[in-house]
Amino acid sequence: MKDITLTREDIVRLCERIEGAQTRAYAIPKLTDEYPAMTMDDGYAVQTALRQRFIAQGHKLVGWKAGLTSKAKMKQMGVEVPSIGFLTDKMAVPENSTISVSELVHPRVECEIAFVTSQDLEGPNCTAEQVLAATDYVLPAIEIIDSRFQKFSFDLQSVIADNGSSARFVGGGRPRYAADLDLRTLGVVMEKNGEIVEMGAGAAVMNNPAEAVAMLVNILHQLGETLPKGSFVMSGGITAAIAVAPGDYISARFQELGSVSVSFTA
Ligand code: OOG
Ligand code: MG
Repeated sequence: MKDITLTREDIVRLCERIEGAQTRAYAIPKLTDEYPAMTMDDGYAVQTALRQRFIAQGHKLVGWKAGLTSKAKMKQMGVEVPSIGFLTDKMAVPENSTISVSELVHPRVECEIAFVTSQDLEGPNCTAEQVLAATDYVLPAIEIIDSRFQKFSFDLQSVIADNGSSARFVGGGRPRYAADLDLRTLGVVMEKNGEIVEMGAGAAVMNNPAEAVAMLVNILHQLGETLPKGSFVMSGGITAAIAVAPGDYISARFQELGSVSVSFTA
């Protein structure tokens, strides 16, 4: 990371601000309101400080997520560059469980294809072919995102610092070998309370979700990190994200991969 404008003190301050908003579920102004010169690298410096802080508190890193990898997501959020965030064991929730929205600010759900790797992957020139060769299996997932920024409104620098709005994730369905599937034509239908609210196919994510994972590995290289085997990686929302409220039941049905569901309560 080269383009750092924040001092070490600023990075720690912003990391603590994000941590407070994440763990106590309140909205804050986007970071660029106070630091207009902030760069993407500054955002990753804050995200890295947050990851190290959570790990020091005993959270376990289980994988990574790509974000803003589909046109639908980019259009919804007004941000045109993909980004990555980290995933820990504390964010994982079992399939079919109920999530309390009181632990979150303004949650939204996304349907994504997740990868589990069986070999280490490393940038800076990782390709989709290498990702597929290093993939143990793919499975369907729902990500619950929750921007800590007021009105779910942000820019790239701020959302990277906020760990790509990561909050919770649910994997499930029927894991399959990626080699047996065409991830581009794999369809998904998202239902909220039994009504279809979004639908799409894997190709919405960078023409192939494996491309998003390769992009993620290459960003990891810029952070001085690699993707160890056994990682759980989410490739990014295929459709726009859907807001959820207490009482909502979300189900994502994936062609070939079965379905994943999650409920919300107060
Ligand atoms: C940023 C996170 C995006 C995805 O799948 O595109 C993301 C946001 O929209 O808040 O997780
Ligand atoms: Mg996502």
